[in-house]
Amino acid sequence: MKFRNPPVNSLSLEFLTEFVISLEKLENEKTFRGVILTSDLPGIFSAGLDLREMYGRNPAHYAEFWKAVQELWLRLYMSKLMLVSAINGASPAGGCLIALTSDYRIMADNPKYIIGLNESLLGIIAPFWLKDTFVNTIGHRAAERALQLGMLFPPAEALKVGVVDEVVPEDQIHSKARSVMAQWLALEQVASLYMHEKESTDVENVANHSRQLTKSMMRKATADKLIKQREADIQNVVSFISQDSIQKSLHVYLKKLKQKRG
Ligand code: CO8
Repeated sequence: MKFRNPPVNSLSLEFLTEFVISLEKLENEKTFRGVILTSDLPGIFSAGLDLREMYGRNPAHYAEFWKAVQELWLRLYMSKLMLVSAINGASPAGGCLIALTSDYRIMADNPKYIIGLNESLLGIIAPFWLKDTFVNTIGHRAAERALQLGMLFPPAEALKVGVVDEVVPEDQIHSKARSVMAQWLALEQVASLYMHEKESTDVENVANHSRQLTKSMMRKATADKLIKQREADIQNVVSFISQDSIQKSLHVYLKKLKQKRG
């Protein structure tokens, strides 16, 4: 799946909605067992949430937008598909969220690319379920430090702290993603070797099912925490971002982004 929402693959309401629909189609298609998530835009994986959806709009809009953000995270985090992120560009905040939900993350070795949860630099706070995903991936101490400081890591540091699993030369990122996918899905073929030919399809299904159940066992408690308080999470975020001081911070940040272009 190649993201294409120029200029920076920001996660607008429309993009989030299309993303969820595309993912659902793949989930429902029995022949698909895995998806590689990557970008079609040079140098950008995703700039994260579209800040224009969180600035200068009304509470009903913020609520609709946040529900779509939750939905994308839930679908990705609990996907029965094997997800590989091929991070071929900058991946702050919501871009990092997408990567963190994957089963495996590969980043292109380009020091200009960064990944991390930089919310605190914008004067906002990562939601608890994104914090939990981060903790599940890199551990409590590293997550706490990175979140408080809003750290954005270049590839070598991202690898060191565990935000990504592997860093490869930029021109090899897609072939690497395909080979990792093949390796993970080979579990099913390995299982089938132990059976007679006519039974092998059943065993592949069983092995795939067992991988999915294992993934679900590892992630369900984190997802359930949000599912149990989805509406409260929406209300929290809506009242938080509706505050004048937060709107002001977002305004300043957006202005800075524009000024950067001169
Ligand atoms: N949302 C909306 N517009 C954006 C965003 C964004 N996230 N990022 C960039 N843009 C816009 C810029 O304003 C600019 O607009 P224009 O063309 O009108 O001037 C255009 O996209 C191109 O941007 P750049 O010139 O900066 O492009 P570069 O290629 O130089 O840099 C980067 C790309 C590195 C991605 C850079 O744009 C950047 O750092 N963007 C901001 C990324 C960011 O901080 N994202 C955080 C979003 S918040 C989030 O995802 C989780 C929030 C959790 C919410 C909690 C609520 C309580």
